[in-house]
Amino acid sequence: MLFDVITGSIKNAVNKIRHKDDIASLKKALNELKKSFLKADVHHKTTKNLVNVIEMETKKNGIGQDSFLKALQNQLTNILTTSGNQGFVFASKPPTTILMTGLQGSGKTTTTGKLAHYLKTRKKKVLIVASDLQRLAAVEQLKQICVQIEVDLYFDDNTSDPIKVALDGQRKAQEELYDVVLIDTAGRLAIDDELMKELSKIKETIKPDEIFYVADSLTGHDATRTASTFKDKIGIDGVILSKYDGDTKGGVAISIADQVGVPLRFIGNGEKMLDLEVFIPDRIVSRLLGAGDIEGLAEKTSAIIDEKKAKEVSKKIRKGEFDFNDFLEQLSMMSKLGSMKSIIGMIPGLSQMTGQLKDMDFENSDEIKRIKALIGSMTLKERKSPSLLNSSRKKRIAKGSGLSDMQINKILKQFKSASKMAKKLSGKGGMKGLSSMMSQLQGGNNAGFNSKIPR
Ligand SMILES: Nc1nc2c(ncn2[C@@H]2O[C@H](COP(=O)(O)OP(=O)(O)OP(=O)(O)O)[C@@H](O)[C@H]2O)c(=O)[nH]1
Ligand SMILES: [Mg+2]
Repeated sequence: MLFDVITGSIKNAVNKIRHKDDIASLKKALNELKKSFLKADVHHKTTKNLVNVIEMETKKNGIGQDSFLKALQNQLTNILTTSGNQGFVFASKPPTTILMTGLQGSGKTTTTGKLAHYLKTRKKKVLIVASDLQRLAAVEQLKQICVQIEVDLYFDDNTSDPIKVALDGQRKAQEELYDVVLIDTAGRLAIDDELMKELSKIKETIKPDEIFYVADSLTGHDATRTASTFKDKIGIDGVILSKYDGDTKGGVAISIADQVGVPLRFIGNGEKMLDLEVFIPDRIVSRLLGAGDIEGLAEKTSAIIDEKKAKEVSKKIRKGEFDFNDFLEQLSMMSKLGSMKSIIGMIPGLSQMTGQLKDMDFENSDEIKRIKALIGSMTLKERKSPSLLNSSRKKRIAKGSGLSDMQINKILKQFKSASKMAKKLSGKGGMKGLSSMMSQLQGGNNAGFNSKIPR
């Protein structure tokens, strides 16, 4: 997913450093790193600089896997931390007006909806303004999104002037005391003067608090170039990287942060309204290095998971009463979290597997199907008390579920270590338990950068 290309190669590179002060292998590692960054669409200037700094820092601190990784981590964090605002920033005087810009199909309209949803879950009153009058279906698309997320929309069928719509929408937001007004604009296939003029005029007229540029991650180097042009021609305050879920390279974030000099504010990682997250450099670096992002995951899940249920589950886990029903429930919660791709990299130990898991349909994966079949063949009592499962019960369950003894034993073993792990890790909302369960499910070993030396 996000960074699998980089992550894999970085590991190869790091593994090349065999012993302390091994300059020859450091060179090899740096070379590997350089190749993988270039392959991942990181700008060549950024790559060169990055590799140089990492070489210097590693040498300064003594050549070794740890110092190499530390240098890499520091340098990536430095690059991704562009000065400027982070996440969503409210103006001192509401409504906060945001102008959404970007090329055609980059994801402006979807991202506008996602942002509105994000703000709404934070109890803000949001108005979306439909200022894209180029495309016939644009207003209709926004209407559907707004119905879905229950956010107000301002549109005007009687004009073809996007500036008038933007202005009227902003006025409505002022009069009706909205906290935020998001203005969706038209895109063009490529940068053209007409678009720049239209955007500049809207900017002059409504004086937005911030202009967001929505960049399609899939466009690689072009995303960086166009963002630079938008910055020069109309001025942008933040970049939102859309379609990050589809980007197997991930280098585009590094390039934009380094080359454009505008902070990345959010990333879009799926088509659902929930698939938006605040861009937080440390967390992205942590995911980049395969160490997962438990905090991000906890935040994401807290919005979806029933607080009360989550508390119940974690209480049970602590008491060691975690049973198959809870196991099933936690699995089904996973499917509500948005796309698999968007969460998998947040789970420590799983990020390396994102390649295989990328397109996994959580509800319908074989593994989950087997677990469901197994639990489905248990009596209610057995589900509540896993310890009841003796060999005659297991035989009956094997018949009922169509699973082999080996498959059943494997799942039971996974369940056992998962509940043990869950107990150890449970604290906040049962979610930590879930993530460890997930890594158990995928084969047990939580080997990642957590253990410092990747294998
Ligand atoms: N996978 C994925 N798809 C996305 C994401 N963001 C947007 N899309 C998809 O990209 C396509 C274009 O999105 P829009 O929001 O309509 O793009 P736009 O920039 O408003 O397009 P125009 O209004 O024509 O300029 C849609 O099919 C979206 O579902 C994302 O983060 N991930
Ligand atoms: Mg649009």
